[in-house]
Amino acid sequence: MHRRITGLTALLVALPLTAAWAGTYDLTIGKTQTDVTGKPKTVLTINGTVPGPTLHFKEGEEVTINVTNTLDVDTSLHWHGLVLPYRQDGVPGISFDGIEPGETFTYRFPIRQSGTYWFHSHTGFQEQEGMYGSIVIDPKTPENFSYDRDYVVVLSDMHNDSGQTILHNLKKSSDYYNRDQRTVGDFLSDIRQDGLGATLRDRADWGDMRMMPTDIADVSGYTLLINGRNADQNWTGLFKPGERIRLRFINASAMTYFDVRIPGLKMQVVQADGNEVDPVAVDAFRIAVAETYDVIVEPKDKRAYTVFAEAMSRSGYARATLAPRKGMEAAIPPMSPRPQLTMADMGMAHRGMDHDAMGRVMDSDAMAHDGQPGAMQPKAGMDHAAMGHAMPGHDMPDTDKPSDPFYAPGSGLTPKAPNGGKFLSYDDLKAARPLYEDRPSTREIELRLTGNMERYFWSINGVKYSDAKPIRLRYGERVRFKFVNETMMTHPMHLHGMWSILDTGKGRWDPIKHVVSIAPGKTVYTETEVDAPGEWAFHCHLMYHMGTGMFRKIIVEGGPSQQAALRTKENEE
Ligand SMILES: [Cu+2]
Repeated sequence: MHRRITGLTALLVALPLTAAWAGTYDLTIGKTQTDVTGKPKTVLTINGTVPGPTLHFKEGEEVTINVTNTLDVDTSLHWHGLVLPYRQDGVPGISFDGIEPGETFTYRFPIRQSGTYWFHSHTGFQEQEGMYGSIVIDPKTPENFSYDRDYVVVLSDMHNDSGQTILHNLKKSSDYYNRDQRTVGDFLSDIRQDGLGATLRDRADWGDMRMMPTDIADVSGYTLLINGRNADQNWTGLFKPGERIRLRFINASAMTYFDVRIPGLKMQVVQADGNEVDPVAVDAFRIAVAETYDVIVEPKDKRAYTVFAEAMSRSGYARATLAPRKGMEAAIPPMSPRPQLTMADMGMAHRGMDHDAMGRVMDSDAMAHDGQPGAMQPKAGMDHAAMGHAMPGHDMPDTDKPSDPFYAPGSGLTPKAPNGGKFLSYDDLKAARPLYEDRPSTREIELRLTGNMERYFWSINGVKYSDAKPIRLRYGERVRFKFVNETMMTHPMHLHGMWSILDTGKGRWDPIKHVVSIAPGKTVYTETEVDAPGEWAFHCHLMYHMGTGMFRKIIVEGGPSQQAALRTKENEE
């Protein structure tokens, strides 16, 4: 067995669970009215607000959280990214039964980590209705960086339609909310650029896949918020020029990826998903749904700066301000060009490839049998690199790995920072404090990310959650997950209870995450030290992908279950 490098065992033994170390928190789930979307709307609240409060924990303490449900429906709270006994994880149907109307449920667990995290309802569509808050955990040993003040920056999206209505509309027509569909104008400009033949071929290819080339987001119409405020309400954080400010970005959205920048300020990324990374200076970063990034900024001038967070689909933006005093504001920059998914993004260099071949390439039955003569044969003029690196369903030798499997060079989804600035890539992330020693994985599990657009459901290996068997892991093994994204959407995959070590080729220094975002057509590997007995959720964090079936239960068998059992008993008393 490997050993955790952190002194976790020592810590647990050394810490008496006395009152001095035990924090108690009371949270009440309720409702309120808001017009933040421009129309009156009832939202769900935690202690009366959206977002809910920031919970300040200390690494090493044992927390007790009393959650009282004043709604007339069941609810739950899940502690996103926290390593804890599985009965405390807050997922109805897996960790516990949920919290009934009128009930107060008590969570109790030790805090074994530090950094920025968040919490949210794991029941129905309640998260989109406002049920989320932030968690800040003070570290036991000082971090490798310093700052003078810090702010939590919660990004979120709110819709006038209820979750039920949105799902109903998507089931009726998967592009119901896709208002970015290509227009006749685009078509004409494509013809001017590429010629009629290429344009028609491209359109036929997309038609075969029953998706629009702008299927970057499947739900539009969200009002985008920072700390619960829309762009006009302009949440403002104050600073004194020369101070180092830590911004704890949390993407608590149901469906929205954000590209974040602060014109005029470099951002030093110091943590990803609560884990310290070697600092990377960037001008912009993309934050997937449910990820967190901590950045340090140092505004030197006595002026205001705009925190600009535009949706990846460019359907809108959230905006906040950093300023020396209230009421100051800076210009709002124009949005960047809308990313356009191309065939190259899907691992297909369609130029020079004939249409029949495309059709067969995209047919997943054909993909299952290798070596179909003709179908996979590169033709003259085809870009081998683009073809090779991410062909859905095909193993690629490691030597053929592109330098950045996360955002392929030249692809339409590759984010660009304005004015040629630096855009953060997963490749830039290097763990500053590895939690585990590097060792070979014990086995590989392939998870193809799949979907059915005609009936609007999302799945893993073609099977939706309601039809799927749990994935069984053995305590003590190190599993390598191979994610193959066969869809045209980016999926933020979230494993509960255990860390996902993202393979960026850095071995022991690979970044440690709780959400790993997988771009369309890409293959990404993560490894997990299976060190948490019990039953856990594993799913795409996009609400309507999770809700329609891109979800699995993971059962960790064996191992020292005493601790988990003990905690369960304690809580049932
Ligand atoms: Cu998804």
